[in-house]
Amino acid sequence: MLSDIRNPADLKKLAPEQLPLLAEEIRSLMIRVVTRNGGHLASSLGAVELIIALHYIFDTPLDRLIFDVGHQAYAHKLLTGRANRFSTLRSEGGISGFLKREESPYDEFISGHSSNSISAALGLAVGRDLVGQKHHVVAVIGDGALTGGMAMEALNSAGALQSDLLVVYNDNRMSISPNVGALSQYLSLKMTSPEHLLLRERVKRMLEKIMPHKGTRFIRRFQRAEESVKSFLISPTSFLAAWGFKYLGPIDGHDLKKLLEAFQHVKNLRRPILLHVVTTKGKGFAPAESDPLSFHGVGRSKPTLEGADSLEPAAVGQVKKTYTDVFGAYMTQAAQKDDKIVAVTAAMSQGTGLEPFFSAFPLRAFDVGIAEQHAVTMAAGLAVSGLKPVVAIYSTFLQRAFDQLFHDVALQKLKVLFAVDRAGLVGEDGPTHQGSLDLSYLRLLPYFTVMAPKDEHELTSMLDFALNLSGPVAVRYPRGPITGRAPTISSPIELGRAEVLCEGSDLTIAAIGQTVWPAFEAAEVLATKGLRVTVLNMRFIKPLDTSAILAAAEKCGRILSVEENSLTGGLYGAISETIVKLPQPIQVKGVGLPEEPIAHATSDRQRALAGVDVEGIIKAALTFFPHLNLEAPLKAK
Ligand SMILES: Cc1ncc(C[n+]2csc(CCOP(=O)(O)OP(=O)(O)O)c2C)c(N)n1
Repeated sequence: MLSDIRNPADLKKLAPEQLPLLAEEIRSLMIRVVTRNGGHLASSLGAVELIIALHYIFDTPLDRLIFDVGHQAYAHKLLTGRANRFSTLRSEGGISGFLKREESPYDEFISGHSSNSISAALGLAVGRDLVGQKHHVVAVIGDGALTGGMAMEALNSAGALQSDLLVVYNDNRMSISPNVGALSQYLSLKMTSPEHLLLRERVKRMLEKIMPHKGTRFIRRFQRAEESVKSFLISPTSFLAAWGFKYLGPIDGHDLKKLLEAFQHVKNLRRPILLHVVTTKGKGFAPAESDPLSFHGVGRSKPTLEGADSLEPAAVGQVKKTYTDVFGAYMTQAAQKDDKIVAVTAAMSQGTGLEPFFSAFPLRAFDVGIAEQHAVTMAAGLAVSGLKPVVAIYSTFLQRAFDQLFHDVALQKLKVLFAVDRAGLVGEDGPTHQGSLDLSYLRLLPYFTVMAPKDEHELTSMLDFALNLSGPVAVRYPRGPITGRAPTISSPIELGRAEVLCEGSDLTIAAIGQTVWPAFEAAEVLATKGLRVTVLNMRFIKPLDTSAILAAAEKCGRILSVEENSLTGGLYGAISETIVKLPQPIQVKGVGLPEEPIAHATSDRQRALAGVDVEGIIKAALTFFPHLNLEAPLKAK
C-alpha cells in the first residue's frame, strides 16, 4: 500500500479498515531502515497510528501539523512523499532524521530541540486568524516534551488567547528514560488509572441507558457530561481547564477507529483543545517495546535485518569507550569520596553517562525533565546551599539556558560544574544537534572557566581540577569514541595554561579539545615537508593562555587556530582579540566550523567537509606558505 501513497490524498483513498495493515507496513519499513541507518526507532514506532489518523482526517498541508522534537515523525515522512527516499534517512544527501521546512511542504516547522511545538502552533493559529485564513493547526507533543518550560509557557499563552488550536498529547509515559514531573504524572497516572477508566465506562453505560438515541447531540451531551463528572470527581481544579484548555481523552493511540472518531470530533471544536492519546513506545517491535530506553535512539548497524526481532540493543548501539563513559565513571568515583557532589540532568541521564551515578546515589541525582533552564538555576541553588552540583547537558541543549548561566550562575560566581557533552560535530542528527557554539557562548560569561580535554586522560584531570576550583566552570567534550595517542603526553593542568606538545619556529598551531591530536598529526606531516611547527594544546579558552599566544606570535609570526566550534567567537575569535593588540602584524588563520550549519552525515565526513581533520589542518597550514611548491618536499623557512 505504501508504494501507492505519494501524499495524504492517496492515503484518503484507502478505506478505514485498510489502515491497520498500512500501519504494519510502515512499521516494518521503519524497523528495516532505522536499525540499519540509526535513528529514533521507539518513538516513531509508537506514533504510527496517530500520524496515519491525523493525515487521514486533516487536510495537510493546508491544515498545519507540527511535531515536537520530530523524532516520532517517520510515519509522517512516509505518508508525505518520502517513502521512496526513506532508505536514505540520516545519510549524507538523504532525508533528515527531524523535520525541515526545506525538505517538504508538509514539514511546517523545524524540530529537534524539544518543547517548541505549542508555541509555534499558536503563532500559526494566531497568524491564521489575523489574516483571515481558515485551516486547522495541530501540535503533536510527547509527555516528555511537555515537561519543558517552553511548552508550559505556550499552554498558558494559548489558554489566554483562546485560538482554535489542537494539542495532541502523545503519552507513552517515557521521555528517553521514564518520564518525570508532576503534570505528566497527573495526566498519565490519574487520567489513565484503572479507577478513572472504570468510572468513565460506568458513566458511559449509564448515559447509554438513559439516552435512547445515539446521534451527534447525544455524543456531545455525553462528552459534556463525562467532562463534568471527570472534573467533579477526579480533577476539581483541573490544571488544564484553569489554563483555558479543554481536556479530552484519554484514548488508545493504537486504535485507529477511535483516533479517527476523535480527530473528526475535535476538528469541529474551535478552541484550545488538549487531546490525550496513550501510546506504547516501540509499539510493534518486541525488543523496543520491552526496552524503549535502549531503542529510543539506535546507532548504525550492519544490514542484517532478516529476523529483526532477534536484534539486541547492544548490536545497534555504540561499543567503544566514549568521553561520556569516562565522565560517568568519574562521577561515580568522585561522589564516593565527596558526599557534597550532586548531579543534575535534563532528561538525559543515559545520554550523559549518569545512569551509574543515578543507581549509586539516587538521593543525590536529579532528573528535572526536559528543562535545561530550570536545571541550571536549580544547580545554582544547590551551590548556594553548599553542595557541589555537576550539571551534565549536551552542548546544543545548554544553549537553551544561556541567561540562567549568566544571571543565576556567573554573576553570583557560583561553584557549578557543567559537563558539556556532544560538543562539536555530532553526525547523523544534523544541524539541530550540533554542539558548534558552546566555546563562543561560554567564553562570554564572566567568572567562568572553560576547558576542553584532548583525550580521556585529560578529561579526568580536568574534572578533578574543575571540582577544586571555586567558581563556575565548564568542561566540553565530544560525542563518540575516545581517540588520541597512547601513552598520552600530558602535563598537570594549571589554570589558564596551555600545554606545549612540540616546538618549531615556522608556525604555531593552537588547538583545543578533540582537534589537538589531529593538529599534532598534521604537524608531524608538515615536519616531513620541512616545516617546523609548534603545537599548543590550549586546554582553556577562558582564561586564555595569552602569554603562550604572544610567545607564539613572537616566535613564528603565524598562528593557526583549530577548534570544533564555530569560527565566530570561539578560539579563533579569542586568539584574534589577543593578537590585534600587538604592534607588529601577525598572520592568524582559523580552522573551525562555518556559521552555515553542516548537514547530517557521518561525523568523519562532516569533519572532512569542515576541514577540521588532519588533512584540513595541513591544507590550512600550507596557505601560510604560498611560495612553497607543494608538489616538492617543503623547505624550512
Ligand atoms: C531541549 C532538548 N533537550 C533534550 C532533548 C533530547 N530528547 C530528545 S527526545 C527526548 C524525550 C522526548 O520524550 P517525549 O516527548 O515523551 O517523546 P517520546 O520519545 O517518548 O516519544 C529528549 C529528552 C531535546 N531533543 N531537546
